[in-house]
Amino acid sequence: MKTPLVGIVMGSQSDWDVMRHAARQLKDFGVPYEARALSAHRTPDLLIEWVDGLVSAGVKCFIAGAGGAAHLAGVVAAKTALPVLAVPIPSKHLQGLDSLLSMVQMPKGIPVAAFAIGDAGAANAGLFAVAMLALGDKKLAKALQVFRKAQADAIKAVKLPDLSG
Ligand code: RP5
Repeated sequence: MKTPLVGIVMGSQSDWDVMRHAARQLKDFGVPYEARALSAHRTPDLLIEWVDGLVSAGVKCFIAGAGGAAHLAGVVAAKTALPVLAVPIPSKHLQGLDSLLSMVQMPKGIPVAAFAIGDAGAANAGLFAVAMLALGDKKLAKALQVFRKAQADAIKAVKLPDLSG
């Protein structure tokens, strides 16, 4: 098992269906990660222990996903100056707008980078982590360029249907 470069944390097992999209991007690019369900309000001490452990192990950034009062990312950012990428999880009553606003409105001085609500945000957080790691890894930078080109090629190849009638 390789030393993780990214720590992925989520407030509940129910967040995995969204957060697996972050893990998928990292896995596809061969970036080792460790994923855990830990809660800022249910397991605060364990969360801090986990963050400290990964920081000591040499992790380069964290991705934190949570729904509702999404303080998880803020607590992680309170414990480390490493980049923290926050993914708002769609919530039951406010569809993740609450999660997004609480992440994006971090008080000045302890930033978290907030991504889109849901699957796209999780995937983009994974890709953003890859982009950060690629700054110091030429092989990863090349793989990211190949990935971007594939997306460009896909849109260039689109043939729109003719209007009938
Ligand atoms: C938050 O509350 C979690 O991040 C999750 O998005 C939400 C609901 O958690 P569960 O009730 O599904 O455990 O802490």
